[in-house]
Amino acid sequence: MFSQQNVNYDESKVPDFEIPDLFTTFDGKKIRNIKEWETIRRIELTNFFINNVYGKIPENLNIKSWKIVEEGTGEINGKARRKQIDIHYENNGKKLTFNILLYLPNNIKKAPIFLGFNFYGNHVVFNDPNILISNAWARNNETYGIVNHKLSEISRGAQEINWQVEKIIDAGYGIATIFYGEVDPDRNDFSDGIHPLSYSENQNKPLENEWGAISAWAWGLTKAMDYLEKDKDVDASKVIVFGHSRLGKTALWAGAIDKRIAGAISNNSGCGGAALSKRKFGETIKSINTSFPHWFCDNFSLYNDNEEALPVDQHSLIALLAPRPVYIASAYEDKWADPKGEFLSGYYATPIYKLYGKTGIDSKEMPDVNQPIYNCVAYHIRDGKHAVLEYDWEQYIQWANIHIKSEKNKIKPKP
Ligand code: GTR
Repeated sequence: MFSQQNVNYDESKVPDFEIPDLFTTFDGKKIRNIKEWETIRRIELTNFFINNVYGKIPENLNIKSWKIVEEGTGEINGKARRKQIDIHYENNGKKLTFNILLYLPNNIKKAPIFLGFNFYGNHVVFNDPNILISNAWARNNETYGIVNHKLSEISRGAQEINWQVEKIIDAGYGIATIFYGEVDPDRNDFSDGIHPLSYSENQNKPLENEWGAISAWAWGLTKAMDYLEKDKDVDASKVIVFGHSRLGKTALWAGAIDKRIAGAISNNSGCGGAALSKRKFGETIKSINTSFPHWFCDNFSLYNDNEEALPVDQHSLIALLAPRPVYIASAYEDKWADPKGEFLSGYYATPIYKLYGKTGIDSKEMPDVNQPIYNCVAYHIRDGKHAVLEYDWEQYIQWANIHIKSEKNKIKPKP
């Protein structure tokens, strides 16, 4: 792990920096309207993130087949139904399968849903004996009974508190989750997960501008969208991607590249997620690339100790989601993720939301703890640590009720 000795947690030591202007192209042209934003600036910013931050996702990996492998109808005291769907991919003579666990409220015909990865297998999110246990590689963890990188029965329901499945169902939403290790095991090894299915001859790792793990996981969310569009029980125009920490970075990136996604929630996503890199507060680009060399594309390390040279910052990533609702959440004690940097990304992305007539973060002053702002760009800082808690889900549901559920605010995806 990267040494945390020289980490800056002192606001007075945040360097002066210029925030890259969203309305000025890399070659100095001024953006005047939505059309220019969408056809010029949004494209160059997306390409920058693709080639220099997260890495390019191959376009040729499409669903080979899918199958509902398990179903139940009278779940959670008859309030919900459950499906477990295997999605199969095949390329280069290699195969990959990931499983989507889906709970849907029984009282809604086509439900809006939250879609997100979990860290320890689908069976941790809810104490339901029918949830299948994945065979994919998992990080060893004593508390969760993960030995020799195998998930086990011990952790069934262990993260119920972090997932709030019943609360979500009661609020009229479905929830879909995937074990992130099935799409790409979280280790610095590009011989496993989805990457090898895309290699050209003699290739055994991605090129400098090709996908790291975050892009691979984001690919998984976009592929889950491919399935959800086929599922008649789901309102695929109201899928909100969700993720905590590294998976919060993933949710934002997936939302940026796939306009079918109706909204995105990043919970404590920090460096490479919502937090501004140029503040160099808490985790920095160098520390994240050192600790997790497989998350971003290799080109991102050009900005190690060199944040000044970045022609973008993470507010540009938030702006790529516009005009779709985005929720950025921080935790007070989670200084490593730089709560203020997460907040300011929302603030600096707001002018693009305003261009579309949407609401965002209007003041540079952070709100107090537990005082959520439910705008189209939403934000809260909760008291406590780096985690997803019941409080967080309560806010996400309230906000989704305003911006996703109601017909009036429905955002139609562009082709
Ligand atoms: C940390 C990492 C963060 C964050 C977190 C997580 O160790 O430095 O960027 O992503 O892991 O995903 O839990």
